[in-house]
Amino acid sequence: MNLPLSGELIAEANARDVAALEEDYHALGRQLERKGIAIDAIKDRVASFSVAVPSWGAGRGGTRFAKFPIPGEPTNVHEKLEDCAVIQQLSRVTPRVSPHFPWDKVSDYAALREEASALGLGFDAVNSNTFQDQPGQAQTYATGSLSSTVAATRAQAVEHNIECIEIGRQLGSRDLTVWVGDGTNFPGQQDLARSLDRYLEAAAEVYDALPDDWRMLLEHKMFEPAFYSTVISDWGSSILAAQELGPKAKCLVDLGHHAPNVNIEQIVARLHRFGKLGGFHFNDSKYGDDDLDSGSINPHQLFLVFNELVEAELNPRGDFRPSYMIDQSHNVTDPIESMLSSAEAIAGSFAKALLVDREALHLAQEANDTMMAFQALRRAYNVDVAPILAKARLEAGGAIDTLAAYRASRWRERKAQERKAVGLGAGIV
Ligand code: PSV
Ligand code: MN
Repeated sequence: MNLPLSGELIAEANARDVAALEEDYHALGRQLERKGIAIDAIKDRVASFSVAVPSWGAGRGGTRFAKFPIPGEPTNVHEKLEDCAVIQQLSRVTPRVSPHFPWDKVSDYAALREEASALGLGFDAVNSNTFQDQPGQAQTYATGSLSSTVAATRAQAVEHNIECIEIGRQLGSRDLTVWVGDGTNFPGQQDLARSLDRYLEAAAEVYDALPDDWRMLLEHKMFEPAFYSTVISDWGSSILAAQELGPKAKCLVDLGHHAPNVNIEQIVARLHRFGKLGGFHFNDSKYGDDDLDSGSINPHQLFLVFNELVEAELNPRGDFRPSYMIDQSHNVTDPIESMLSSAEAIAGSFAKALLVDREALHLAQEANDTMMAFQALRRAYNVDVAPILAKARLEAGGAIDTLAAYRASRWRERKAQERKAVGLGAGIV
């Protein structure tokens, strides 16, 4: 193992907090016991929960107006893996990285897999990118990718996705996430029905290249970069496409990709009902696809989503193995800090969902006792689960207070000395 932070540093940071944690954990344990809940059982479930981090989230994000890099941020996949290893070492809830190609392209993927493994990491879903042109590429994606009117462009997009599967096999992934930005900016620009036909035909070629134990996760998004219509714009288009492609095609819900105020937890329940819930990209948003930190705007929605996921686990449909991933743009924070805080928000929502008295909830629902059904959720949501999360981390060798330990490590300052400097205030993403 080649872990980035020293075990002593984490132990030292924990020594300051351990007595208070034990006290808080026992106090919460007594409180939960009165409700018939064994705190250790919840803690053990939380300990087995994990969420992947996106390789691209390790660097500062940006908007189409500007990007403000910070000294010491990673500039290549190797440095990104190092930063993801820091997040995992402290949080113990993010053991896998989701790579994006061609952004994370290297010449030797077996070596990359070993490098990650020495850092205590594995790989999650591989993400293809047919929403940007790359230097030297034969066809432009200006007309779209899998749905382009240009056959050679569609073929290039198919080929890229198949290459991603091949890379993913070498990295140990089992999912290909496909998000296409294909769409239009003007009424009449493209035939809305035929563009979907072209997408389906090209996506089927990618689907056919999937190994037996792989899944193709279709990610929908309402708008951006297309602002009038998008080919796979919503969960309806996504599930229809997934149903047409076959059993290995599932839907991926990015929390930021819906119209404002859409009931995302209901979408989750619907997709699961038809065995098509494949995964999540966690983030939060206020206006549109803002890619804000998970749970920073609407933590209650995150809890309600996990409430549906816990219900789904109790009533599995088909091969239910949702892939959980963070997908955020860290424009004004240190990405490591954002992902530590987000991982905590996500695991915390899961813990709260586990605390829901399901029997009381279901009885109240059957009896049409609206207030008591709501209270069953409310009581769980109101519990401060921080001691459960911290205890699970401590037992797994992580940090009780992840942000304090991270700051004590002076990781970013140290990397600012070692890593290639990034320009100030430059770059449009
Ligand atoms: C698109 O907005 C998206 O959510 C997709 O998941 C992409 O892969 C990712 O963002 C890239 O930033
Ligand atoms: Mn996404």
